[in-house]
This record gives sequence, C-alpha cells and structure tokens, in this order.
Amino acid sequence: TNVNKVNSSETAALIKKAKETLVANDLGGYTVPTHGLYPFQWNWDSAITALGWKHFNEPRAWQEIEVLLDGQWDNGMVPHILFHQDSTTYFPGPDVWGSDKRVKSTSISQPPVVASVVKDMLETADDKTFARGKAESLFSSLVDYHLWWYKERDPLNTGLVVSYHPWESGMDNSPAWDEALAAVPCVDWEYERRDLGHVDSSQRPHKSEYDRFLFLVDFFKKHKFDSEVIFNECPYKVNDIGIIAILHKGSKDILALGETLGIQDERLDYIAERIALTQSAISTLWCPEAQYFYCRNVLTDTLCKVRTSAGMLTLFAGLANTEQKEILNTKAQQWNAASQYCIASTHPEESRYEPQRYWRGPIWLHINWMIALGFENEGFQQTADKLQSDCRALVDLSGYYEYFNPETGAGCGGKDFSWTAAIALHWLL
Ligand code: 9WN
Repeated sequence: TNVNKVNSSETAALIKKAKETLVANDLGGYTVPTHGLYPFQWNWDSAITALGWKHFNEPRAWQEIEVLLDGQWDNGMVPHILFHQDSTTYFPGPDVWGSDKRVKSTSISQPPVVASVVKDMLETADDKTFARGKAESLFSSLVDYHLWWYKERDPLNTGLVVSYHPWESGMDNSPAWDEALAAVPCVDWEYERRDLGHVDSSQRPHKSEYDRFLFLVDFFKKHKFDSEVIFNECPYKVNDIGIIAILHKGSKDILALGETLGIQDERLDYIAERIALTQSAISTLWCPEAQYFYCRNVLTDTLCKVRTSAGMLTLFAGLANTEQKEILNTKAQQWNAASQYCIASTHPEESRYEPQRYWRGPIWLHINWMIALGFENEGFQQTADKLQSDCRALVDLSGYYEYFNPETGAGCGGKDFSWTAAIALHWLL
C-alpha cells in the first residue's frame, strides 16, 4: 500500500527529478552514488539503486546487478567498491586497497541486500520472461556470495558472521563501533582525505576513525587477503546485527528464488542449515536489560550497548520472536517520535547521538524502507505507514540528499544521491 499516492504535480516533479538523478549518475552499466564524493560502484548502493531503475528501465536495473556481480572474487565475495575506472576525487582508491583482481576492488564486502533485490525485481517485472532469464543467470553468483559470508566469516559455525571493517557495515562511524575501533592501531603514514573537499567535516567521521579504517585496509593487504590469517588475527571483529539481518533475509530470498526458478542445487540445503543456525544464535545479541538487539565486539565478547537503527533490521529478516516484535514496534514508535522524522540511525536519547555526523544520528531512507518493510511483513501496518509518510515528507522538504538531519529534515552529505532517489521511486512516489 502507498499512503502517499497522490497524483499531484509535486509528485510528478519528484518522479521526474528522481529518474533524472539516476540517469545523471549512470556511468554506463553502473550508477555512482553521487559524482565527486563517491565516483565508483558501491555494493549495497547499486542493489538499492536497481530498485529505482526498475520503475522506468528494467533492462538497466538488471544490468546494474550484472555489473556488480561481474566484480565478484573467485572465493565468492562481492566487494564493497568496484573501481571500474580511475578517479582522483575519492580516497582510499584501488592502489591503497591493493587488490589484484580482474576488476579492481576493495577487499571487504558490504550488507548483502542484492539477493532480496533480485527477488523483488523478478516478482514485479513487467517482462517476466526477460526477468526470469536474468534471475536464472545471476542465481549461482548469489548463492556463492552467501556461501562466502557463511564459510569465510563464520568458519566456526556460530550462526553469526563477523565483519572486519566499519566500512563493511555500510554504517561507517556508527557509535556501535566506537569501542571495537578504539582497539585498532592508527595507520603510520600521512594521507589526504578527499571526502572533506566535498562535504563539511561536521558531517563526516573524525580523523581518529579514518586512521583506524586505514590501518585495517593495510592489514588486509599485508596479509594478502588470506582469509584464515585475517580471521585469526584481525584486530577488529564484530557481529554486526545489520549485516547479519540483511544476510539472513537475503538467504531466505535465495531459497524462495530457487523454488520459483525450479533450481535443484545442494548448496541450497547448506544455506537452509545456516538460516536455522542464525535463527537459534540471534538471541545472544538480544540485551534483556535494554530490550533491544545490539552488535557485539567479538574480540572482547561484549555487546555494543548503543541503540542504532541496525537492530530494527531484525524485523526485516524475520529474526525477532513474537514478544520481541511487539517490543520493537513500541520502540520504533517512540524512536520515531523522538525526532521530527522517521528512524534516526542512532536513537536521539543516546549520549553519543549527533544529528549531523553521518551514521551517528542522521536518517537514511534505504534503512527506513527496510525497517518499514519489516513492520509491514509482520503485520504492524500503522508503524510502516508512519515511517513511509515521514520519509515522504523528507524528500518533499529536501529532495534527494545522501541523508537527513532528524531534527530539521535538512539534507546532508552528498546531493543528487542515487539510493535516495531510488527509494523515492520505489517506495514513496
Ligand atoms: C565508504 C556510498 C557509501 C555507502 C556507505 C556510506 C559511505 C564510504 C565512505 O558511502 O561509505 O564505503 O567513504 O564514507 O557509509 O554506506 O555505501 O554511498
């Protein structure tokens, strides 16, 4: 349902602008998040952006996913950035990451939302035959990608994959990472940040965080991306509730896709086993005192006790039990009411909340879309509708910025941003 569906000229203008934004960010087969600040193909941005493309150009939407999966490593990983062509406007680029693959890339991944997007694209396709052919040809890569997460990032079968870098979470400077990141040494070389040439430093991570982000990038390179060594020695290892939830949802969607496509593949049995394992392990990330799902610092075995919107993604994944669903619903309503607009990335009552500083408070539309979908799927339609109308109000007010200040609704970060425009086309207009 779309509570905002009004046939006003305002909506028509927003639709036009959203399409123009994607077309302007199209570099021929892949879409940059925004020019200048992010001049390459990002993993979860591309998946979300395909949801926008499909509303006016289905072949182009499929191409976005094909180009993303074309950068897949032999071990199944789909990198977090694909450096298809050079650019001087972003740091750190391919040389710093140092990967030696056919398509230059980073050596970490990002929240694997792509399988869920493919399932959506097949189900809603106008041209079903075309879409079915595309989904069939991409299916095996999606399975490989999910197997990579389970085998490489949870070799001990705990049910909870680990993440090695805040950039992998897609929520770079979330306060959830503060303690785990503080234990990482600083990089010992000088560097120039390019992000600060595009966006005011008050909206970006601090140098102390970048120093550690870069130490980790060096660490992966130094160890030649050897998964066993990195698993045993990485100075940063967290269970990210966001990645775990999105992976879980994607795995269930892979099984559903397999059925729709009539694919027999024993790797799907393995995915089913992993789904069951995560379902039984997820309770260890539930904090009884806070009544909320947290991330965990694996190296110290402590929960990262700060309420971030990632915990709400357990609903999107279908990982919350009956009691937890009710609690999350009440919490979402309070969280929503604690700011002017929808769910802020960090709860506004947390001491580490900052309304403008990237993942420490601002609102991200694609996260709110996944959270709302979770509530809708679980039967909490009112909560889902409220999130949707709040998000619509944000784009009415500020257009397609990267993210939004939860107190003023002002657009922050990069402008003419692909995933914001895509979510508008897919969910809000
Ligand atoms: C590092 C592209 C990406 C998003 C992430 C967001 C930000 C990059 C950065 O931009 O991260 O990957 O340099 O800040 O945090 O979620 O995918 O939009």
